[in-house]
Amino acid sequence: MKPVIGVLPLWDEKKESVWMLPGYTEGIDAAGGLPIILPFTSDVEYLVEICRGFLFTGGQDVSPTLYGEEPLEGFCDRCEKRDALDGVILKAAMEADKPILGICRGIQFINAYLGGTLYQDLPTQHPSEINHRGHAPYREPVHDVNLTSPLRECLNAEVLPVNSYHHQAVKTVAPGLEVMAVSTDGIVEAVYRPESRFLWAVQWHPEFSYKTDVNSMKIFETFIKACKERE
Ligand SMILES: [Mn+2]
Repeated sequence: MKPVIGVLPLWDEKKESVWMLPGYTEGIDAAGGLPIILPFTSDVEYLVEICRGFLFTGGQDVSPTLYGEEPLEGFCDRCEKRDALDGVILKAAMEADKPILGICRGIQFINAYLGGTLYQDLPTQHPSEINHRGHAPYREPVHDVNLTSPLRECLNAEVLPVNSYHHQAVKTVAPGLEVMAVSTDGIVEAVYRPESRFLWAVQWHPEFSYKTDVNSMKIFETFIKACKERE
């Protein structure tokens, strides 16, 4: 049976509606998982029980209060609903040692929740030659990252061209997380948690590129494989 994967929902503030980019659920489906979009609820115990893994999706900025900072004037687009649901699901999923994959906001939220900090706005706080905000088409690579274990072995590559669609990023890495990809301008772009059975997070967007890029597909496949290994 395909492993059921809980996908953290996106929230449209203007429409006050749940929404979803198709790549997240279709990438899971293509890798052999059965995605379900989770509801906004604080009663997550049963959801965590029935899901074999969790995908922490992209979205609004993580509230800087989570890492003890005031919002940088004019650059902060927070979503309290996302912060609340991501927090209760992450806590329960980690306690149950369910596999976790974080993408974009996912890596940022996981890092902040576990005690790290973020750049609130890269162009302001870490100006560089690289435009991490990227441009359409978002499946195309924007910059390189240098890989270390275990992502280096997973993809069998030292350097990986990745797409990029973010204005925030990991600043200080949370206790318990280890870096496994760094951009050529020094931004942490992937982390994992050795204590967990599988907790990986990337700053780039495999959900935009899994159809055309084997390495993006491989990240989904590695996550789903970890979910299947669980009884
Ligand atoms: Mn980037």
